[in-house]
Amino acid sequence: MEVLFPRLVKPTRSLALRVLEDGGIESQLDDVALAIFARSQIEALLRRSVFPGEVIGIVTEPCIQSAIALLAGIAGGYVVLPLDPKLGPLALRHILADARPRLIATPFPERMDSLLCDLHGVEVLRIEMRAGEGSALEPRPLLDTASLLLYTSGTTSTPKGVLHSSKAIAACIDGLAAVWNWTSEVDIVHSLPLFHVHGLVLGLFGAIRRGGALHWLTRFSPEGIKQTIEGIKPPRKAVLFAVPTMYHRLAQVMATDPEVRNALASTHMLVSGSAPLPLRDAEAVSAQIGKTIIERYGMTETLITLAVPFGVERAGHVGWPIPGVEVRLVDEKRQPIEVADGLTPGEIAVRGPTLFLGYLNQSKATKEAMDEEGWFYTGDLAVRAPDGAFRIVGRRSTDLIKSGGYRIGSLEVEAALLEHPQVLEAAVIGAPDPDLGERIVAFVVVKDPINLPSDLDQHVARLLSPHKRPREVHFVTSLPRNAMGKIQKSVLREWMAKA
Ligand code: MCA
Ligand code: AMP
Repeated sequence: MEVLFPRLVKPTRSLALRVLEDGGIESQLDDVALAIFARSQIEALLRRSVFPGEVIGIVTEPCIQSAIALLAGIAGGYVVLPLDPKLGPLALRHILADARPRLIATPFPERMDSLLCDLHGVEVLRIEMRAGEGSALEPRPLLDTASLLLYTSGTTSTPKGVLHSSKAIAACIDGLAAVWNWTSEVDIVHSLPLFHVHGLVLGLFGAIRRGGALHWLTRFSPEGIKQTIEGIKPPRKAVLFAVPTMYHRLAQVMATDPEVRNALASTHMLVSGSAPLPLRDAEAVSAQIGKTIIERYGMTETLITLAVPFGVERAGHVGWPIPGVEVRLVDEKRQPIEVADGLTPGEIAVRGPTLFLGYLNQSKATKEAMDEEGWFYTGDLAVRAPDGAFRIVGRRSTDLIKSGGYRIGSLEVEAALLEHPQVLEAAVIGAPDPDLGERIVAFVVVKDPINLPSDLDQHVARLLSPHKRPREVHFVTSLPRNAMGKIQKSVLREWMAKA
């Protein structure tokens, strides 16, 4: 029987998880200890009569307990709903109402908004690290039913729940393993949150499935990345997974800090994803350490589908389809574009075992995104080189912003701004940013222009999550509208370009 995490069923005493928390707290677990704690977590759920197949929320606090609970939930057959620990009430209310988790597990129940949980009748369970009744997990076969529920922004004012099976997770990790030669000698280093695909599916589930360790630095800093990499000694091979913003910051620090430079140079592989890696940052890193950053492309709905293989130099490209996955470009009528000239753009369509099962409670949106032949339309625009390598060139919807690697819907931020008592109208766009890729810029009409509110960023951070806050707010007397009354965001973009 094929299971998702073989080492938790037959633990062998190899290092599985090293977590470097803020404030210097470091914890390490081998796979025996990890299996023991994961098992006790599953037993705690069963004692509360929460059974496999039910949705459980897990607050992904930056600490080892949350990582254990995420692994236990998936391995125990639950539908795991990872929750950003900084979710504000507007976002949390929507997710609880839509996903209806049976229970929320968190290391810090005291931080949960109990009023909100009461409102939705959700029980809260403290994640504790204690020994269970056995030292290994019961084997559970890979299934094509729901096992992971991730919320991601779309072009509506509320995020959608994306359902994935354990089979899709395994297909993604194994496909990447084939092109990267990702063996049990590889240790993953990352400093990403555990409520999205990158940090969770690739970083945590990937490392545990492949048999090496995950070294998780819970708050990103170049110094922390240096120390984390230094903790990995040969014959172990360090592989860094990071978003472009992190490489941008590492490149800047490396220029004056030889220790950070040496640490990065000592890695086996550097991988970037979640957003476009600017060529200048890629070149700044490779010029300093003599190593090329490998890119791969994915999406919450498709998991990772394109990757540059290990050892292949392909600057500016996100590579080829991973084994088992089909990727093609289509025109506006969704007809395939056969030409591979590196010039003709088309929308990326994906088919294969890594695709999601559908959006929760949104059959219409699922049908719109996926056709009868099983192709999913990503909304990303790319060109294909004669050798088949894809290069991302843009995105269909300008209502989706990628900031620091996070996907943020402009309508969601506008809805939050409109909750502010001073705000009459709001329009949000993404503006090019050398550090974040795009930064969220808000244009706002207020009730009282004499007393301009100074707390709009905090207001959005509190209601949604800090990474969705506007980094720049412009107060205007009116928003540009067309004859139909629709806000003309292209005009706002022109203003920004000229400013
Ligand atoms: C600052 N803070 C505030 C405010 N200003 N809070 C409230 N109101 C304000 N006005 C706080 C924040 O809460 C946070 O608090 C601290 O300041 C720093 O936050 P911030 O400035 O936002 O951080 P940053 O330095 O800009 O973060 C950059 C980052 C981050 C580390 C690169 O963007 C990041 O982790 N990105 C990863 C995104 C990711 O994983 N994407 C994967 C999606 P405190 O001090 O408490 O923390 S999956 C995907 O895309 C697909 C599948 C794929 O292909 O991978
Ligand atoms: P998310 O839903 O947060 O997983 O974001 C998925 C989106 O991130 C994709 O639709 C792309 O727009 C973007 N993305 C992911 N990886 C890359 C990459 N390597 N280069 C450019 N864009 C990327």
